[in-house]
Amino acid sequence: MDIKAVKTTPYADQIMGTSGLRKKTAVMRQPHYLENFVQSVFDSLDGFEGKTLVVGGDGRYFNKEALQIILKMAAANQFGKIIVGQNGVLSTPAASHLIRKYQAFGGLILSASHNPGGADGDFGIKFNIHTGAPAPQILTAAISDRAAEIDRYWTIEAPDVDLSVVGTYMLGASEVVVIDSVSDYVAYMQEIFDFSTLKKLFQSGFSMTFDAMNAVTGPYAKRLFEELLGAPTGTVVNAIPLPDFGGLHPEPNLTYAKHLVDRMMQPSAPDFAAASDGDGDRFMILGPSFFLNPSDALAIFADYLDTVPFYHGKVYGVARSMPTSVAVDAVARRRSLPLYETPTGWKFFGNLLDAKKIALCGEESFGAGSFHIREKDGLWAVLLFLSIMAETGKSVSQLAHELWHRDGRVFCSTHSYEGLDANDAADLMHALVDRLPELPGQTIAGLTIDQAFEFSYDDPVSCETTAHQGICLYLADKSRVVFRLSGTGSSGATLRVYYNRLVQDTMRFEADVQETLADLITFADTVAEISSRTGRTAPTVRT
Ligand code: VG1
Ligand code: CO
Repeated sequence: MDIKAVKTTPYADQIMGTSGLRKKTAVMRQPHYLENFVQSVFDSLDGFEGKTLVVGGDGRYFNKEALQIILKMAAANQFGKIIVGQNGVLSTPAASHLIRKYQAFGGLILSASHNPGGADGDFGIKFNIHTGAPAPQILTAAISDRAAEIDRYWTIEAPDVDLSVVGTYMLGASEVVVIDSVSDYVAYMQEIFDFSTLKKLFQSGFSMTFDAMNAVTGPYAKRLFEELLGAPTGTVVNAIPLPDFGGLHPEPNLTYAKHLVDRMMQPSAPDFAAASDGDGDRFMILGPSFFLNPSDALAIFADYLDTVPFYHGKVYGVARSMPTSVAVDAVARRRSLPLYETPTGWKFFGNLLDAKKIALCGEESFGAGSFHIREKDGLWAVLLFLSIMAETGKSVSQLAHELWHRDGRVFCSTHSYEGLDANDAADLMHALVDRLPELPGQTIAGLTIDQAFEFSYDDPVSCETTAHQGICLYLADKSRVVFRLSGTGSSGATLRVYYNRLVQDTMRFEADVQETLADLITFADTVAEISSRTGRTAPTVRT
């Protein structure tokens, strides 16, 4: 075998964000760029020689080429076995599951998730550890430090591996096992959920649309819903993964999946609709003329998780990211479940899941998951919701109303201002941080501030502290506004403003979300000077 060391020089920008390294595809395709990063990951790990690595991606542009580079580098770095999805495709949840199932050392997942793909779009890569969880903060910092000084990487001279055919191949001294991308994941879903009950739901005439957004979940959803659960052909739409997602922005929300939302507002809408994102870890759920806010979905999951036998006696606790609405908090209180509040990003849930402090976790950004894997899981969330519907006989809207009547309705919305000038966005945040000490007690735009602070997280398992995770303003009426900058973009900056207001008056439950939050929105603009500092009078995305 011909292992060679290739000399290289560092790139200054290989810093991992909320979920791995995300860059413009053209940046990732620069000479040695991907190689530098991958070698920095390997150099930051110990004792993987002879062990198993899982690799796969969401099928976006550059996925195939990147995989061949990674396979050769993994072989040169002496991984014993490399498990790779057929054609290089694995959803993020499927990759997390494979790492756990085959007791791999870890995995490299190629995805920029909800960011658009294509030659002019984004590409991403992240490393998950042996538990299947995204690399924790301490490791991502080590990887970025290593990338800042890297001077060589290892690869081998070998022909490309044929990833189109399932089978075992040798690459140098390493075994490359090309597996069916879908089978293991689907088999696991059959262990978790009662497929015979779900099948009966579809036999009873229940209708559904699942929109795979031309991204990775298409083949998984076809197998699950159409082949195994007997939903009619055509239930899964936009089902063929395309390198550029067919021009769709693979982020399921009210803006980028508007076509699906509009469909559900028609009289001919099916009983249920769902969508996922580029790499299959997000979910969006809709009923006829009804959008289920992901924070409410998390609360419903917390209420009903123990109706699924897989979770009997194991609902240890729940966690939500800080900006996620407090709807789930009320369920946790009612059910005497411990509740944890973490920073944004799935990597913060891993320790809580491993330590059995929680069974369920979620984020306002259409993410939910459980201890079954260590990533958020879009199709799992859809199957869980379907199981709850089958168990209760209730519709999406009925389940949401039941929640509101029990605990009050938490009106919540996330406003994202995308493509801002990075300096403007940073200045806005700094100015707000500087004013934090003076804000409590002040009345701005008619609302009185009760507390103002930056969120900081003390991990109860690792005892690490992660500071500067968003600015929280609590108002006298207990409403909340949170400001943070996105960590998944590839250029410029995205400001996210998160709104929360608990309404107990049942007469107001049907009110418009944005109208109910209108005074908070004006307040946020005034206190953070959003329009004057960014030139934007409205957000790019409202969810
Ligand atoms: C966003 C979401 C966050 C999510 C992350 C990764 O991060 O807000 O909740 O965990 O994307 O999701 P940010 O830093 O842009 O706000 V995914 O589906 O892109 O892996
Ligand atoms: Co994703």
